[in-house]
Amino acid sequence: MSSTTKRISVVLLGDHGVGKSSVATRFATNVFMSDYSIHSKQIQVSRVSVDGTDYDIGVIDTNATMTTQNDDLITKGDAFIVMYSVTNKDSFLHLPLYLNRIYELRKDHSKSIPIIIVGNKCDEKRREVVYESGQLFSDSISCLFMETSALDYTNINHLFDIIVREWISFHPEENNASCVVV
Ligand SMILES: Nc1nc2c(ncn2[C@@H]2O[C@H](COP(=O)(O)OP(=O)(O)OP(=O)(O)O)[C@@H](O)[C@H]2O)c(=O)[nH]1
Ligand SMILES: [Mg+2]
Repeated sequence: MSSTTKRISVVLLGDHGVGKSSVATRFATNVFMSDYSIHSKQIQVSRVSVDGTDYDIGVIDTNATMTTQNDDLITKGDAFIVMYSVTNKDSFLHLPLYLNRIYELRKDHSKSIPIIIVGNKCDEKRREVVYESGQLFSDSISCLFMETSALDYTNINHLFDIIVREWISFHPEENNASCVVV
């Protein structure tokens, strides 16, 4: 199967401290990074199976600051997770900065690139952003939405499963499955 395994690059974007590295590491290694100073690898690859087909998911971590390196990653990404923390309203309000950069750099393809809005740290009792705000915002820009917790593992595998399914729905010619409904 390895020669035919498809590779999907998923780029993680979002403000400083929202949990991008923690979600990437949790998905790839099942470890939670409780120490903020630990640096995860920039690219972590995990194999997932969706409806009998294997996919190598390259999870690409970025810095919060918009750099030319991030622009390069945005240009090459197959799918995007744009993340905020439910404990930090500013990180939610900054989502358009990241989304607009994707739309700018991927003008030709922005309608066929999976983008999912993720509210991380949903384990926290002390919230600044309620679930409904995340859902409403995502609906308004026709993006998928999910809350996750890298700490207690909520929706981590589900998140990447949804991304692969969304990617398949945009690339039916590259998938063996006849029909995939999310
Ligand atoms: N409670 C809780 N804390 C989390 C969660 N995810 C990450 N954290 C904590 O939030 C802090 C920041 O997490 P990181 O994964 O380093 O955030 P980041 O988005 O990669 O930050 P930068 O690399 O600085 O942009 C760390 O102290 C993590 O332990 C979560 O789901 N729940
Ligand atoms: Mg990080």
